[in-house]
Amino acid sequence: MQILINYKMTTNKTFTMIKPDGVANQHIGSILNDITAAGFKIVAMKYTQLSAEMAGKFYAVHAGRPFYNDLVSFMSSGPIVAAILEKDNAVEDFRTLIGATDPAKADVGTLRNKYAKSIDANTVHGSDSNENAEIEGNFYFTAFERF
Ligand code: IDP
Ligand code: MG
Repeated sequence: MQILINYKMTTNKTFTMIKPDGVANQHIGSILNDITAAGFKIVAMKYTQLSAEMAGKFYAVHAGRPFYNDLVSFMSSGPIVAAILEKDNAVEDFRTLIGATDPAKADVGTLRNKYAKSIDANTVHGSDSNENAEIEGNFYFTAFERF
């Protein structure tokens, strides 16, 4: 008898936003190209704009941090692209692809290194855990909007 164990502490989905600076600076096409070239499949996507109230809810975990109010006003300042991405080890691999929170510290070739100008306008969001990927995907998309 053969027993095959596929033991992977991973999930295959993460959630991303192209933030208002990425959209305003005309980087949507380049960023989506980089994301798909890195092996991620887009399984849900929408072009939308957050109200301040919704941005506050999305980033509720940061309420009370000194940058919270600026973050909420920036994230509601213009349109964004929200998407669910699929790939083996999606959360960790996507965090590697986007680079450090501060673009000045992001590795060369990462999305924040290539497209972002500052820590508060850092162009791309990526979920930091499988649990948050699920919560954040559900924040934007219904079951009928995923493929
Ligand atoms: P992450 O986006 O790399 O996961 P978080 O610590 O979760 O970073 O912070 C969420 C967002 O809040 C960041 O992407 C950035 O836009 C903003 N932010 C984080 N730290 C600072 C800061 O020290 N100054 C200004 N904005 C910040
Ligand atoms: Mg984060």
